[in-house]
Amino acid sequence: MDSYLHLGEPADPDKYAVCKYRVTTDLPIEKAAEAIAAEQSTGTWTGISTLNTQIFNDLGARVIDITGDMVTVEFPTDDFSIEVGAVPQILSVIAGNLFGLGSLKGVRLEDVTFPKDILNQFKGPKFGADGMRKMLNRPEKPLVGTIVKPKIGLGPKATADYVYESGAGGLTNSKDDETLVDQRFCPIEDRTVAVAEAIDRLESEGIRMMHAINVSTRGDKIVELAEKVQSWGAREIMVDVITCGFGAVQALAEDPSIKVPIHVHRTMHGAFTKDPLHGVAMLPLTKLVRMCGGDALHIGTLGVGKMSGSSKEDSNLAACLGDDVPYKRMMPVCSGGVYPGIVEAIVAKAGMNVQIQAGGGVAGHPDGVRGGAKAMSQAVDAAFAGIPKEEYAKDHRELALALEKWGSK
Ligand code: CAP
Ligand code: MG
Repeated sequence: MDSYLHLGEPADPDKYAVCKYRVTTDLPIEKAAEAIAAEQSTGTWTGISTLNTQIFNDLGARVIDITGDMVTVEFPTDDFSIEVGAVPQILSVIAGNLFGLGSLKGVRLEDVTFPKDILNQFKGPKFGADGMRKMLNRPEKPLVGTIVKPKIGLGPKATADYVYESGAGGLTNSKDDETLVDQRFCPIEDRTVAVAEAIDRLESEGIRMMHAINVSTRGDKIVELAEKVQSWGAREIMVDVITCGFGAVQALAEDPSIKVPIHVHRTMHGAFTKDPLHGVAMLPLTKLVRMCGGDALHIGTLGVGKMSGSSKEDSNLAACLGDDVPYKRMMPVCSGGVYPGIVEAIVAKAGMNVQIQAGGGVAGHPDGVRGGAKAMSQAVDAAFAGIPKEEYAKDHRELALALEKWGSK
């Protein structure tokens, strides 16, 4: 039997899924790379009589490059399930047992590129960034939103009032927080109905806005819950992709009865994206969410907000918006510790095709939620017009108050 090493052979993106792994090991790196290729394709810990040359040649993974600690492995398309677009099985191949291999001190999946045969199994977003912009009648400026805060505790009416004030202050989007679904203090039906009334009222005043109701629940109930909230008036839904699973996003996106955009939150991702030497980077997750049909996805604040992050998030931005895959563009969402004073810095890094949202950075404004919404929307208007925020704040009181309270970057 041959080796799994095919160093120097060019990657064939039509026939293989190409993965990049950052590897930390005491072994010679070639041995570690072979261990990954073996474990994730045909391998086991010992030679076996049932592994013949044909299986090895047709289905064995191939290590095609080792540069420093970065190992590139390609997996034949036939290693994956046929025709169903199943992320669980894909993840078991590209991001499965390898994390537990005792011979590796650390291994991190940094990126994956899928062949057309796999990409074509998925449908991508139903609405995407452009569809959401159309619904909001906001063709060019960044979308600007809020997360209703406190995270938990407000009842349906207080939530709806918050949404109304946000829209009246100029925000295009609002959303439930990731831990709010259907608690006693805020039942989902009452919340959805109250928020829908607030949004209808805004619309009657000439303001377009959408609020994402969080439908994150058990797998066998999520589509049913989304259908219900839609019938109660929701114009957008939200799902926590890591806790619910990629299959939940896909089930919602591909169900013909769901006719509203899906905002995708990534709570818990830090458990495996944060360690630079072990786990899974955000980039492969972003690619998978777009494949599964997320319309908007959190990508961090490009190193500017409260969550840890770095310039690597640029690649997540490209994975949301790039035209190298056969899907609609997905709206990147910058969130986490955002306030008006950092909007300019976010726009400078992310450009205009982005949704910028602030929870505390709206609700904590000295003039309350409407004042916070005005300040955020003024900050976006200033960045869109290319006017420095300090200049713009001279005749925009809410922005001035926000800069005074929180400063800027
Ligand atoms: C933001 C947020 C979001 C984070 C998650 C929060 O609130 O609601 O869940 O954006 O991080 O609870 O932190 P604030 P990420 O605006 O008050 O910080 O987007 O990086 O996944
Ligand atoms: Mg949150």
